[in-house]
Amino acid sequence: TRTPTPADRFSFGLWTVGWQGVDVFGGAVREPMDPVEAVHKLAELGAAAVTFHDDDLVPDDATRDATLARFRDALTETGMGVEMATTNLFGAAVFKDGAFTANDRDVRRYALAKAARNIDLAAELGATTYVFWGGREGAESGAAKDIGAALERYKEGMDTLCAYVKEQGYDLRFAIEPKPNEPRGDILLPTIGHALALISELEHSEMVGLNPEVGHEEMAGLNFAAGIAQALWHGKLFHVDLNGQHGPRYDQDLRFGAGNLRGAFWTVDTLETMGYDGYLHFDYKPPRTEDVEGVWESARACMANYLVLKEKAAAFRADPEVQEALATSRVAELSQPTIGAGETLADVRAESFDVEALAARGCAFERLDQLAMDHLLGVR
Ligand code: 3MF
Ligand code: MG
Ligand code: MG
Repeated sequence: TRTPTPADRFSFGLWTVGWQGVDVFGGAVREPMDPVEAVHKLAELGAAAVTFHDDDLVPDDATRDATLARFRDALTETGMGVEMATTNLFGAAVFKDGAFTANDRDVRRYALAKAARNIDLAAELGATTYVFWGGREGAESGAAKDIGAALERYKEGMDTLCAYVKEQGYDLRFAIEPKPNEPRGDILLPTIGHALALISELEHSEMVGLNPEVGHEEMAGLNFAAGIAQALWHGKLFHVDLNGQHGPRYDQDLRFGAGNLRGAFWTVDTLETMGYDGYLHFDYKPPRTEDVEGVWESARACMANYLVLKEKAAAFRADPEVQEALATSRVAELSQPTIGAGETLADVRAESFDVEALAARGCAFERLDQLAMDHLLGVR
């Protein structure tokens, strides 16, 4: 079961395996990858679907129809799907101060038109999720951006495009991807919590959820598994970007399982036990050190690491000693309402508590966590 199949619902962005290695300090180290090649190779490795930014797939109008025809053929030949699409609202110079929240109104209007055009293509190709990562929505300095006005414009952009999707009758939901910084000094909607709060203010909030990325939350020093658990509790985990990161530094986009491995274990455990049923989407960058063989090795490893961690998390949950340790730690007791049926706060206030005895009860979380670690280390 460590060999992925389409039933595992793994997907990859065309921009991941297709990353040529251009970074802030150096140019391309790999040839451009033909999306058709990416589809064939990812299908061979066991993925179910691909995702794309408009510019990854159809960078220019002159070749648009021919490119789409070849791409459609590749999907048909391989049985691969397009599960998600998104707009590149960050790469071109025009978006240097953002897209939906650029100070320049003409830029905002162009951004809306660009997004709407690719939403049409996404729907046509059968995508059910449309992602919004506001990479350039932000600032480097305080006076440059009126944050309140920017959030109004973010809302306007999302409300307008939601209304468009409804009008067209597309079977498409939106997912906002938070990120704290990079490429802007500070980005709007920096974390899962900020994005959830904006969503609750939207006109069609029911069709807008989240696409959290492991590395983005960890860049902010946050616990990804806990973040997606809250998103699931709100019914807002529409999609996920899986990758690896070593703590708060630049966005490393390592293959899934690299970086914070313990975090990856709890991420898989959370996705598998809290009812997430969407795609398992990898958004990573094969390091610049790799040739094309290394690219495919890293893509294979993303999926293999997920499947191994899924096995280990399931073994942890099924282990009788773990179940006993969970009971000792009263983990299930948290699901009991604090005030019982028929009781009121007055009943609680009338109770006498032996506070010293309560304070003396240990939680036994260390034993529980070490059992998880033993499973992860493969010594149980
Ligand atoms: C950047 C990202 C983006 C988003 C993508 C939407 C280039 O840090 O994570 O990838 O994921 O734009 O899915
Ligand atoms: Mg990233
Ligand atoms: Mg991402």
